This record gives sequence, structure tokens and C-alpha cells, in this order.
Amino acid sequence: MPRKPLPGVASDNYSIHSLSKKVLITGAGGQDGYFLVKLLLQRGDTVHGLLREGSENEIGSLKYLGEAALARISIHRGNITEKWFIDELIQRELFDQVFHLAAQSSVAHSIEHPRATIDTNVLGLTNIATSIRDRSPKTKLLFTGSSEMFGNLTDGKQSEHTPRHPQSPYGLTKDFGFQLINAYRNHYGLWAATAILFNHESEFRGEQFVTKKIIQSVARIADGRDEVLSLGNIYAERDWGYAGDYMEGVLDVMALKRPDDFVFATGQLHSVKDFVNLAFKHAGIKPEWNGEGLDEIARDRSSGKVIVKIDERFYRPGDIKGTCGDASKAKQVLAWQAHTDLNGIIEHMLRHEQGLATN
Ligand code: GDR
Repeated sequence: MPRKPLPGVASDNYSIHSLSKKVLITGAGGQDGYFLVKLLLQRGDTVHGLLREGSENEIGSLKYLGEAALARISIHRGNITEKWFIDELIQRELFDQVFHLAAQSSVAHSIEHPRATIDTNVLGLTNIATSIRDRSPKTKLLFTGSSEMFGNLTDGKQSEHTPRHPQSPYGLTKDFGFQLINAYRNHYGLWAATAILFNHESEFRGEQFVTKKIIQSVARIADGRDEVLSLGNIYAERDWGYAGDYMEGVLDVMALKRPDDFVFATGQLHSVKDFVNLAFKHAGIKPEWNGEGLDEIARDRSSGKVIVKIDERFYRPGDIKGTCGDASKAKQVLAWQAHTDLNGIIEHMLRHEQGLATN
């Protein structure tokens, strides 16, 4: 299917996606992989997915695509930290486009395991970019960066020009990636771009992230089960968007003739507590909050049961207090916008969770 012409894009920097492309998605089994693979298959591309070695029967979120779609994907298994493996794959397949999504993506995990995070995120990207440079220089490379590279929100929203002050090992690896992509673009002429993604959620979100954790508990509480949702800093604020919207933006970046970096965000700031309240509201439960700090709790107003408590173990050293993105460049150049607001995100997530429970 040909891509829509984009109203805001200067025509000399936009290539109509009329010919089928041969595309590799690393980390295809994750949340973002699901949406990206779906969009690429709809476009008629030849899709290759790279999944982590060692989980041979696991295809992650791809299982939700269904049999017919799955039959159209070529799955490769391997480790992005193995240079020989990446070299061989890139040289043999000569992809038109590589979307590098594979990463250790949990900030909390990166604090506990900085070395493993650096291995996967830094070595992995370096291997892929260097293999493309040396063995398939016409391949376009898109790296999914992160708002974590900015660190805390100071004044104004964070854009492509905001100074970067990463706080976590994960944020440092994403800052490294952003700079490496720039260096390879400027020094070696590679088509290489970073999509700087703010928090993006969906029904396929991993359980280690706060939104999924909240939705799973809310669904169980709504189902009448005895459950208390334990959280860390509920006053942390994030700019939460819908992963499906962000992957559409990522495709728009890849369609540009000249590479460039773009922020994808909603520009709306909400606290973890706001998310909790909204999720309960969607499930028909009214939380009543009392107490402060580690003693803060929420009770179900109708049953009186404690449904939320604070647990020190979920606090992070150096947590980012707030991030909020300015996606006006993506709006202007790519005619991109986030269609799904926080209510829409919660609806998608809760419906999926409640559906799983009844299956
Ligand atoms: P984040 O996402 O670190 O922003 O990174 P996460 O959902 O893990 O945390 C968001 C905020 O919630 C607070 N929080 C908790 N977080 C978790 N996971 N579990 C809890 O119990 C809890 N209680 C409070 C956190 O302290 C934090 O402030 C995400 C990832 O997707 C990255 O890969 C991505 O790059 C960035 O978003 C943009």
C-alpha cells in the first residue's frame, strides 16, 4: 500500500513508499515490534524480525498478529552483541531498512544491572551501525532513542535541541546511541536517524513498567480478587503516549530522503497517581487516598479495602521526576500527531487485560 503523501513535508525530502522494501526489525518481539511489523506488513514489505537467542519458542507480542501475518515474517534468532552474527546477517540480506528496537529497556533494571544494559544497548547498536557502514552502506538505519537521555524536566518541554543530562545507566546508553547515530551520519554519510521516544504504552507493554503493573492490578481488583497495588514514587510525572501512534511516526521518519532526528511525545504531563486514579475510574472503582509519604494508601470507597500502598523497594535512586516532550518538529515536518490520549491508552490496556482474564 503506498504511503500517504505528507502535507507538511517538503517534497524533495519525502520518498513515496511505492516499492516493497526488505526490512529488518531488531527486537521485533517487543511491544513496539508488534505495531511496526503490523504496519510494514500492511504496506507489503518483506519483513525480517530479529529475536533474542535462547527463547526459541518465544515470539513475544508477535503472537497477537495471528497465523497468516506470522507466516509472512522471516524470523532470525541471535545476539546483537555478537559482531560476527550481525555482520553475517547484514551482509547476506542487504536490507533496505533496519529499525533497531532491540534494547534492555527498563530503567529500573539498568540501575541494578548497568553492565548488561550497556552490553545490549551500546554494543548492540555499535555492531549494527558498524556492520551497515562496512557491509551494506545503502541500508537506512533508524534507532529508537529515549526521553531518558534528557534527564529531568527543567524549564519548558523537551525537544530535539534540549541539553541532555541522563540520570540512569539506561539513559546514558540512549544518549550514547543518539550521539553515535549523529556521528555515523555526519562522518560516514550513513542514512541514520533517531526517533526520540517519550514513554509509550499499549496492551502489549511489558510487566516491568508501571502502567502495565497498574492495569494488571486494577483488572484483578475489579474482578473481586484480594489484591493490593504496591508502588514506588506515585508523584513521578511522565508524558505517556500510545505505542501504535509512535510507530506510525517512526515509519514517517524512515520515509524521509535525508535523515533527521525527531521527538515523539504527546506534550501532556500526568503523575503516576493520576494514572492510577484514571485506571480505577475506567474499572468503576473509586479510590480514597489518605496519609503521606510511605504511609500513603488508597482504599476502595465502597468496600473500605486497601487497594494501593507505597513500597520503598519500588523507589529508584536518581529517578526522573518529570519528562514532557515537544513534538512540534514531527508535527510540522511529518504531519504526525498522537491520536490516542491517556483515556484511550487505559481503555486499550484494560480491555486487553480483562479479555485475557476471561479467556
Ligand atoms: P520509565 O518507565 O522509567 O519512565 O521508562 P516506568 O514505567 O518503569 O516508570 C515510570 C515512572 O513510574 C515510577 N514508578 C514505578 N515504576 C515501575 N516500573 N514500577 C513501580 O512500581 C513504580 N512506582 C512508581 C517510576 O519511578 C518512574 O518515575 C520508560 C521505558 O519504556 C524506557 O524504555 C523508555 O525509554 C522511557 O520510558 C521513555
